Amino acid sequence: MGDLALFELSPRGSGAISVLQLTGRGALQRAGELCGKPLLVGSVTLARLRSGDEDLDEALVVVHGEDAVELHLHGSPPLVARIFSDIGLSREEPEARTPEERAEALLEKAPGEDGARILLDQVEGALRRRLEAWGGMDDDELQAEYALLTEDSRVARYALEPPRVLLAGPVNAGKSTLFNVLVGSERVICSPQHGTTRDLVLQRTELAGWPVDLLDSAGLWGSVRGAGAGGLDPVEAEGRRLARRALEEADIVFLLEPPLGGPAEALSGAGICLPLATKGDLPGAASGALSAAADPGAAAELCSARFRAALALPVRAWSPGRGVLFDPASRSWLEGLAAADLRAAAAAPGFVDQL
Ligand SMILES: Nc1nc2c(ncn2[C@@H]2O[C@H](COP(=O)(O)OP(=O)(O)OP(=O)(O)O)[C@@H](O)[C@H]2O)c(=O)[nH]1
Ligand SMILES: [Mg+2]
Repeated sequence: MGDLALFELSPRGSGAISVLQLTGRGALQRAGELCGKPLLVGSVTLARLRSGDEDLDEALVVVHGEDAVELHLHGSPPLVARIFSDIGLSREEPEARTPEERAEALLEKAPGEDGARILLDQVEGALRRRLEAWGGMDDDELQAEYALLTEDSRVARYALEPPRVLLAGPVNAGKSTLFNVLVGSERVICSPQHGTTRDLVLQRTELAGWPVDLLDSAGLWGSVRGAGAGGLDPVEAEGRRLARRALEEADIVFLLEPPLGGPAEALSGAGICLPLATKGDLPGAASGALSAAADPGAAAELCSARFRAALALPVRAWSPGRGVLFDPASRSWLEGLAAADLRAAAAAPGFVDQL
C-alpha cells in the first residue's frame, strides 16, 4: 500500500462534477474524517464533507477499498483546491510542456474571440509549423522571418493580454461619461459635482475590436466641491492617490482636457499618454474636441482610432493559421535566440522542441 495521494480524475476547470481519488495508506480513514462518519468498504454514501466546523459540500463517496476512495464533488475549482489543502496534500500542477499543450491551457482564459482563435491555431501546431519552415530558409529570409514573427507576436499579445487604458485628467473633465460610452452601459456615476468619482473602476471592454481593461479614476487636479480651506478631504485624497498609482501602471492614458480645465499637471507614467480634448459642444472647446455627452458614437470612434494608432495595431488581431509566440516562455525563447545565430539555431537538432 503506497503513501496517501489524491488525484483529480476529471478534467481541470469548472464542470458539473469533479471526481477525486484518494489512494494509499489511510485513505479510508481520511475520507471518513472528511465525511464526519466511518465509511464501509464497498459502500456508496451521499455525505456532507466537513472541515472542522465548516460545511464544505455534499459529495458522493464511493469506497472501493481501504486504500481507494472516490469523491464526487460539485465541480468548483476553489472547492477542489480546498479538499486538497484540507487533506494536506499538495496538488501537482500538470506540466504543460509542448507549445500546443501550453496554448490549450491558456484557451479557457482567452480575453476575446480573436485571442481564442489565435490560441486555437497554436494548439493545432501553427507555431511549430512556422518554426519548422526556418530549416529551409537562407540568411536573408531568416532575418525577415524573425522580424515578422516578432511583429506578429507583438500584435497577437494585445489580443491575448488586454492593455490597461486609464481615463485621467482634472475633476469634472468628462472621464466617467466617456467611460460609460466606451463600456456601452451606465457603469459609473456621472454628475456636474466636482469630485464625483473617487474609486478606481475597472471594466473589460473593447476598443476598435481589441480587448482592453478600461479604468475610470478620480480627478487628479482641480477644485472639489466641499473641499475646505484645509484642502481635500481624506477620501478625495485617497482617490487621487489611487489615480496616480493607476497612472504608473497604465499602458495607455487618455488625458482628458476639458475647456477651462486649468493648467495640466505634468503626468509621469510608463504608458503612452494621449491628450484628448473634451466637451467639444461647449463654448471655448478646443477644435477637434470630442463630445461624449452630445455624440457618444463619434467619441467612441475617436478613442478607438487613437488607441489603435498609438499601438500600431491592425484592424484585426487574428490571421487564420498564423503561428505566433503566445506566452512568456515562447517569447523569452525568441529573445534568447541571437539574431545572428538564427541559421545555426534552426539547424540544431530538436530546435522546435526547445520552445
Ligand atoms: N456639455 C458637455 N457636458 C459633458 C460632456 N461630458 C460630460 N459632461 C458633463 O460634465 C459633468 C462631469 O462629467 P463626468 O463624466 O462626471 O466627469 P468626471 O471627469 O468623471 O468628473 P469627476 O468624477 O468629478 O472627476 C457632467 O455633468 C456631465 O454630464 C460633454 O461632452 N459635453
Ligand atoms: Mg468621474
